[in-house]
Formats: sequence, structure tokens, C-alpha cells
Amino acid sequence: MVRKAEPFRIKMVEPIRMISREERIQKLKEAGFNPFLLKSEDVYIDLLTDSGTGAMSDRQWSALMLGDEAYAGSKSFYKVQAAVKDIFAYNFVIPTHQGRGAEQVLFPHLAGRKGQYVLGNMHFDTTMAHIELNGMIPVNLVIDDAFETEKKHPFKGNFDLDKLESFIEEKGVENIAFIIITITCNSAGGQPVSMENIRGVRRIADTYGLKIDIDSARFAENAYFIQKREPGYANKSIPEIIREMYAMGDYLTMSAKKDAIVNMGGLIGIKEDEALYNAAAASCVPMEGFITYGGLSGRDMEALAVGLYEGLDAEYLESRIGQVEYLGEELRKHGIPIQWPVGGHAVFVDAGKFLPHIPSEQFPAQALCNELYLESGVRAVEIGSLLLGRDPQTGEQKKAGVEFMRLTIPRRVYTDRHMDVVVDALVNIWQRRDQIKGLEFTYEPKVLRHFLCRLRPVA
Ligand code: P70
Repeated sequence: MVRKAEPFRIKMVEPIRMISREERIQKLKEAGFNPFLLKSEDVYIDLLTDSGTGAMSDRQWSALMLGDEAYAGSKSFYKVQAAVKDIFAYNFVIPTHQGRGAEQVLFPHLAGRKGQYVLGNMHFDTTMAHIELNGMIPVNLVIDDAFETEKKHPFKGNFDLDKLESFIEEKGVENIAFIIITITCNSAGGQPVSMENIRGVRRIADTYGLKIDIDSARFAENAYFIQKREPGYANKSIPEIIREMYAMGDYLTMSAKKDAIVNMGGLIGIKEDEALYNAAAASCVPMEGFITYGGLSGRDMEALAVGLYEGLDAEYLESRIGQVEYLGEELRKHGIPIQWPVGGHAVFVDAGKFLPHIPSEQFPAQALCNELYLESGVRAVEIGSLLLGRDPQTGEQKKAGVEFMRLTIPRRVYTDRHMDVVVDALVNIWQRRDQIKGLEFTYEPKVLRHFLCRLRPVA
């Protein structure tokens, strides 16, 4: 085997430190057993999210100096616009402060009547929240194999096309607002969606006259998996694959904090619907700011215009996805249950299997996150029933298909040795897993509760 190294060298470093176990116990208690409420300085290795946590390149840092801070008509905006047109071939571009800004501006214009359904493979948290805030109902139609964490499937983010079509038939097309394809599918484990599946969704959308929004946070990672795993794509370049994926969508909403490797930013792209663009542009002004900055400073847009291309680099993607796979395979070697094959941006540990004695309503994945922090100062995040929340109509706790603890790897930030620390910590916890306790709320906010809730271990 010939080993490859990261396609970069490190020019600037940020010291990190681990506080003592006693301090970690104290800090976690103060944070209400919710790692979101920990101070970053009390975290040793931060795997909470890959969102906005990537390391910018020397080119991005130097591009910052070119930022045109004009309120209207900034040069930096036109660079972003040109990049989006080039990469995705969408005609209209609106920058936003981050992904949820794009959802906030666009979704009201895609909504028809209240109570309409929005059909997705699996909606992520803020996306689901914006659908619900607009009076619509999010529906997840991912394939059943997505929930079989040990079953090999190259594209666990795929839509179940039969379910999609039957749902439309059963509810009537007049009750469907639009379709969202999330690439890669975050909630299913950063799992990719195949080109064939995207094509299938397009075919169904065309049959019923429905539009498709591509939730694009990890669009380049999805393209990488298509190149590596889908027959017929090995010799196509990442940009070619991206063009082909986006030819099948109508709009894109993007959190640029992931694959575009910026610390802040988002985008709306609209392929050709000028009337929709005009409506969204009019909403952008009161919500995000004027249409040539949308909540970003000129320098942010400069970094974004560069980052959009850096995220497509084949060598970079191989190293990036390779690191995530390395962590996942090391955990598997020790028998730790994970979503497999490993997806794009994170290793998703199956906490339901890790802690079978904790019921979903006591949030086993959150309990595992807390134990991991106590063990090693590593911060992970729950992607399970806590994140899913309650049915807004009935108030009933929803039950996640799988209770995941996500070990989310920031881009170009940590080395494989940091991954080894995570492996050692989880292996230690695995030995004493039956001693870990579930959690209950002491404070539960109504919307997106996982960010701000407070908990305590059950007696
Ligand atoms: C994440 C973050 C954000 C996201 C996403 C998809 C597919 C839209 C957005 C919204 C959110 C998060 C979760 C847990 C901890 C920290 C942060 N995903 N669509 O890490 O984008 O955040 O820019 O508004 O994944 O997965 P934005």
C-alpha cells in the first residue's frame, strides 16, 4: 500500500488544550448536559459540526483583502455570481448569511397553501424548521436501507422512488409544495444520493409538474461519491458530475459553511425562473440585506468565491473523505457500531446499538456525547430523537430512525492523530457502556430545542 498525505502543509496553528476530568465534569453540569452550551475553550477536539469550522487556505485569506464593501454592486458579489453560474449553471444568485438564511428567503415563495407537504429524502434540522414555520409539513422518503446501519449500500441517501410516487398519488399533487433533495443526506449519515436516483426524482417531478430544490451543503462530497461508487462516472470530473446533478434541479439552497469551506455564508441559486428570483430578491432585502451582499461582508464573498472552487479539488476531496473513512474504519475494527459504509462529513455512531439499555426518549446519543466529552474532551453532536423534536400538531416526541452520535470532521483542521484520540476514547467507553444513564429535560424550548435545551441524567 502506498500511503498519501494531506495535499497541504500547515502555515498557522491554533493551540488547543485539554482541561482536567474534574473540570470537564463541572463544565458539563454547568452546560446542562448539552454540549452546545459548552465553551469552546473547554473542548479539546471539537467534532460538533463541519459547519463554518473549516480552515481557509492562503488563497482565501489573501482574497479577503480584495473585499469590496460597497453596499450595492460590490465587485465581490459578482465573483460569487460568476462562480455559481460556472459551477452549477444556474442563472440567478442571491447570497445569504448562511444556509438557513437561504431557506428563510426562498421557502415562503415555494409554499402554496398551509398544510402542503414538502417531500425530501431526509430534511435536516433548520430546513425542517423553515418548512414548518411556513405552515408546511416535511416528509422523509429515504430508502429503508438508510436505517440498516450495518447493511452495505453505496447510496444510503437515496429517495425511495416508489414511496415518493405513491405519496404524491395518495395525497394528490395539489397537496405537495415541492421536493427537496439533500446532498449528501446529513441525517442519514452524510450518505450520498446517486445520479440515477436524482434522475428518478426528476422524472417523477416532471410527471407531476413539481419543482426540485437541491439542499446543497455538501454537494462536492456527493459528487465525489458518485465518481467513486456509481458505474459510469469514474472518468468524469467532479465539475462535470456537479453540472449533471444540478441540471436536474430547479433551485439550490446552500449552507456555504461546509463544502465551500468558508466560516460564514450561504446561497440561493435559481436556474431560470425569473419571477421567483424577483420575489426572493424582494424578500432578501428586509431579511438578509441588499441583494449584492445578503448578510455577508464583501470579504466573506471573496473567500466564498475562492472556496467554492477549492471544495471541488479531487486531491482535497480524496484526502478529506479518506480521513472520515479512516476514523470510521478504526472504530469498526473495535466493534463499535457505525453507519456503514462511512459517509462524507462525519462518522455516525449508532448509539441505539451502543447503549441498548437507554430508550430513545432518554436520548442515548446525547448520553454518549456527554460520556465522550467526560472521557476525552471531545465534543460530538446528537443527531437523533433530541434533534428531531416533537410533532408540532400533537406535541408528541418523534422517534428517530436511528439514534446517531455524529463525529463531525471539520475540513483541513485536524490530523489523523486527533482521530486516533477519538478512537481510544470510544473504545474505553465501549468497555463500560452499561453504566451510562439516559437523560431528561429540565428546560425544553419549542423550536430547534436541541441547541438550547438543558438536561440531567435520569436517577
Ligand atoms: C450541521 C449544520 C446545517 C445545514 C445542513 C443542511 C443539509 C441546511 C443547513 C443549514 C447544522 C448544525 C447541526 C448541529 C450542530 C451544529 C450545526 N447543518 N442544510 O452541522 O445551514 O447552518 O448554514 O444555516 O446540514 O450539519 P446553516
